[in-house]
Parts: sequence; C-alpha cells; structure tokens
Amino acid sequence: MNEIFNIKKVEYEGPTSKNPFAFKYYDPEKVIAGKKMKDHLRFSMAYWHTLCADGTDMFGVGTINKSFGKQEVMEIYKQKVYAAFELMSKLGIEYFCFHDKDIAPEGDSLDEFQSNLDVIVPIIKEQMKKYGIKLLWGTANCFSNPRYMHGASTSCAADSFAYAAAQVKKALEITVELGGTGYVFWGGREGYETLLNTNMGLENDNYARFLKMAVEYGRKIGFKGDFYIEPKPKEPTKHQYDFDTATVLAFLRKYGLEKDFKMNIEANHATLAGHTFEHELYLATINNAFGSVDANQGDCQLGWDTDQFPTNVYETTLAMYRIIKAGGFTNGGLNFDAKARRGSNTYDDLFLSHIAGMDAFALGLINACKLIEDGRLDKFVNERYASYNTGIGADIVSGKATLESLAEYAHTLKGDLIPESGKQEYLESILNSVIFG
Ligand code: XUL
Ligand code: CO
Repeated sequence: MNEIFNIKKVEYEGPTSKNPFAFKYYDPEKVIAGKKMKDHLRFSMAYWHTLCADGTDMFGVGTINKSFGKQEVMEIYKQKVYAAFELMSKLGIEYFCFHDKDIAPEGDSLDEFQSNLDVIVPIIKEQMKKYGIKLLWGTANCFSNPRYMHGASTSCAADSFAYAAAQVKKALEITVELGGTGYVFWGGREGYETLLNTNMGLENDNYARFLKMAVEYGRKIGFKGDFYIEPKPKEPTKHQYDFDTATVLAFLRKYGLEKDFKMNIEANHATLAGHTFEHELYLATINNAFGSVDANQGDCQLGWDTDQFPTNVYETTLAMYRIIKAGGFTNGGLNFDAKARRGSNTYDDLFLSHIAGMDAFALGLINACKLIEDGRLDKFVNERYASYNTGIGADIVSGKATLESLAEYAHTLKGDLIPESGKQEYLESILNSVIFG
C-alpha cells in the first residue's frame, strides 16, 4: 500500500537537533521515575481533529483537504483509517480516540450509519493489530446533527433522547470490539441557551437516567474500562451542565453515579471555566476521579475553545506534576484534542503540531519529576499545614474537636495570630529554577 504522508518515522534526536521532524525531548523508551516516557505519557491521537477537521470556521471554508486522494465517500473514510494509522505509527503514538461520526459517514438513516460503521470498524481493528495501536476511548457524537439542537439526553424531545441512546449503544459495542479502555461522555449540547424554555430539573434527571442506562449496557456487554465525563462550562451551549469537575462531582453524587465515572479533563475546558488545567486535575485526583486528559491549550486573549496543540511548558509541567503525584495514568492517557491552526494547512503541519505537543509534554514530565525530586514545594506545603499535626490541629483532623472545645481553646490564645507568609513568589522562583536549571 502506498504511503499517504511523505514523511519518515519521527525519531528522538535530542535538544540540539534542528530537524523539524524529530523529537527534541520526547525519548519514548527512556526510563524516567521508574517508567518509560511513553508509558507515563500514553499519547493518543484525536481522530476528529487529525483526520476530519479541514479548517472550516465561521468565516471561511476549509483550508486542508482530508479526503486523502479519494472521491467516493466510503473510500474517503477507509483512506482516513490508513492515514490515521500511518500517522500514528510514524509519530510513535500508541493510542487513539474517536467519535462514531468521525470514522464513518452518517448516511441517510440510523441503519445506514450503523452499516457504514460495520464496514469501517474491521479495517480499524486490522490496522490496530498491524501497528500495535490501541483504543484509549470511544464516544458518540450526539451534538452535531440538527436533531440534537436542544441536546441529546437533556433534549426536550424524547425522540432525540432515544436516537442518542442508539448511537451510544453502538459506540459502546465498537469500543468493546476494539478493546477500548475508556468511554467518554462530553455533553456537547447537554445544557441550555435560555432558562425561559428549560425544565432544568427534568433535563438533569434525564441526563442521569441516560448515563445509568449506558453504564448498565456497557458492563453487560463486557466493557471493563472507565467511563469518563468531560467537563466544559460553555460552547456550543451558553451553559453546559458538566460545567467543571466540582459541578460534575456534585451531579454524580446526587444521582449515585460517582462510582461509575471519572473525569476526562481538558486543558482548554478548564480555562474556559475560569480555572487552571492544574486546578481541575488536582481536584479530580483528590476526589479519586482522575481518569484521562484531553491535552491541548487555549488562548487567554480568546474566550473560546481554540483546541490548540499544547506548547506552554509551564502548563504541561504543572499538569504532569499533579498527574505523577497522583500515581500517573491507569486506563487514561494524554489525548491530543487539538488541531493545527487553520493557517497551518499542510500534511507536514499534522506531524509538526503533534511533535510540538509531544515534546511539550515530555518537557512537562521531565520537569515534574525534577520538581518532585527537588522536594522544596512538597516540603513547603507540608510545613505550611504543620499546625494540623499536633495539638488542637490534630484534634480537628481526628474529629475529636467540637465547636465548644475549639471555642474554649480560642479564648486562651494571645496576640494577633497572623499566620506565616505564603511565599508565592519564592515558590514561583523555585519552579523557574527547576525548569531552567
Ligand atoms: C469538545 C470536545 C470533544 C470531546 C469528545 O470541546 O472536547 O471533542 O473531547 O466529544
Ligand atoms: Co475534548
């Protein structure tokens, strides 16, 4: 079979290399903190951006053709599979993620969509075997088609709910067939545009009903991986119910779903919610809800989900710091839910953008391990809370203290009781000194 991309396998050449098609920091087999870099990072390609997005935006048509030399629609989708696996194997990416609609055309009916999927899935399976590439997670696109204009499982229309159920059922079956270790729910339009037309209580209840059915069916057909919810505060809807990790945790707990779901944290969604990427990761880890990551970055001058490839090393460092401290990935990984800019419109850019993201996360991993080994941040934090290790603090932590005992104790205190400096700037300078050596 002829190659689609005229590019050689991308290798690690080290930081002094000027070869654009080489890794400068990502050395997949190198062992760091007891594990190969590739096993810490578990990079994944997002099928929708890399094989489908053609640069179309609100103001203009596509700038890159992703039919990969084919004309007939099913032939195009088959060719996308070959392009995907050639690209992943040349980049050394061992995982991928997809929506049902990314891998096969919807056609004119649900039957047609599903029979198209049945043609493509065996080709994907055969390519996975050929290249040793695995499925990180699958999902269903229940937000693009106009039938989902008011949402899917939170739609006012029960028929939309039912149609989404059929899509999720099939997407779960495909995920199991391909041995996927995760299944994602990103609430595309599960939210509202105006409360004037919205029954928020019913929409939330129905969303929980839908998730429960999906978990039941997934487990019934042998899905052993993790279910994830991917929080996002807005876009496409004005308000999305899965606003951020805290909101999703509260929702899951209300409906008794907290044991079934973990978070798929996306960097750009975190910043849209007014948080840092690190905040969302940290919150998920302390709630035993850390699952997987959609690795990208936003632009702080823009208020939308730009899905840029991650190149900000401070962000990747702090993200990897939280991930490594929490024990690293189990079923999850770093999925590049990212697209090269509309103006980066060549096949070369598909590679260069992934290389940039992979190197940025490799640097993040290296820096995170250095920060942990350096130990000054951990030591500072431990000392900062030392008052809870003994005396009244230990009584608070152990549950021995009551409001009365604390009040009695407080009356014995003398002086202004000003706590010690938080030394933020000093800690930021530690970060710089560890990153830059
Ligand atoms: C949209 C987004 C999705 C999910 C999967 O913002 O992040 O691509 O990752 O549906
Ligand atoms: Co995403």
